[in-house]
Amino acid sequence: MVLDPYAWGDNFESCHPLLEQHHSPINLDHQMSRNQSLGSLHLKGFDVAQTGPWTLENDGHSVVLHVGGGMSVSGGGLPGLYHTVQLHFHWGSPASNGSEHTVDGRRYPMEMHIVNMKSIHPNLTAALADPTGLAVLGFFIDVVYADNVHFGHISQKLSSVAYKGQTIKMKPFPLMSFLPTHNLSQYYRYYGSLTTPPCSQAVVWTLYEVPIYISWSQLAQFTSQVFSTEEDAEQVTPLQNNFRHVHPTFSRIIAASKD
Ligand code: BO1
Ligand code: ZN
Repeated sequence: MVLDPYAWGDNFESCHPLLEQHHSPINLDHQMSRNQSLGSLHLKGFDVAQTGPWTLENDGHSVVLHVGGGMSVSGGGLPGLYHTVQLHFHWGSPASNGSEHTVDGRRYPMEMHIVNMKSIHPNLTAALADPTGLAVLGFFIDVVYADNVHFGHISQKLSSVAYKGQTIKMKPFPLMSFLPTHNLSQYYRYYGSLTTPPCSQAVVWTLYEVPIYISWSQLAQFTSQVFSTEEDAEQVTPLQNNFRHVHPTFSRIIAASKD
């Protein structure tokens, strides 16, 4: 995959942002109308340490935590039950923010995506052919002075997957431990796409309003310790700005849950 999102369409037909298509990410408007019928999602198994091991991987485009079985999401207007497959991150550079979605035009330092696949589908190919085959939970990540101890489970391990293709086994921990502790009932909802190739329009997006807070140094571990190149590459290239540009909403309805 080429790193320049504007060039993806050259190789992946569905990454061409054509008129009236439903691509992601988008800008979210904090002032939008609220839909009282969108309740909290049920995050099953997020509050306990699953049986692992989990695998942390540098795939050259992000750092991905493959979480195996045991967790699922449902409710909150999602059309069915979705099994949690992996989570990964999008970030900027030491000088610029790198979330994919923006809120009122503002970009957050980072964004985490928890990727879930509709349980009726036997494989990813089937899920990508369904407009709601995947449910991705997006969390903005903002920066404060204090370390986020639980987030440290991941950020401390980044140097072990510094290069593309590297993986390490990880001891599972409760995912809830580093999600926001309050107001998980507040989120944005819309129908869109994968933000990387193949850019399939197969995703029910849930973007939580309350961010995860991490420290400057934890953020700096992403922008400085991860490379998009292999260990033996002639030139090492830091993995930075791995976010896609925002897309028009066209005729889509962007909903928000109750305040
Ligand atoms: S994202 O959440 O829209 N940034 C996103 C983008 C791409 C994928 C997932 C989420 N890709 C797919 C891979 C598959 C893999 C699946 C689940 O994620 O293309 O190979 O099986 O891990
Ligand atoms: Zn993502």
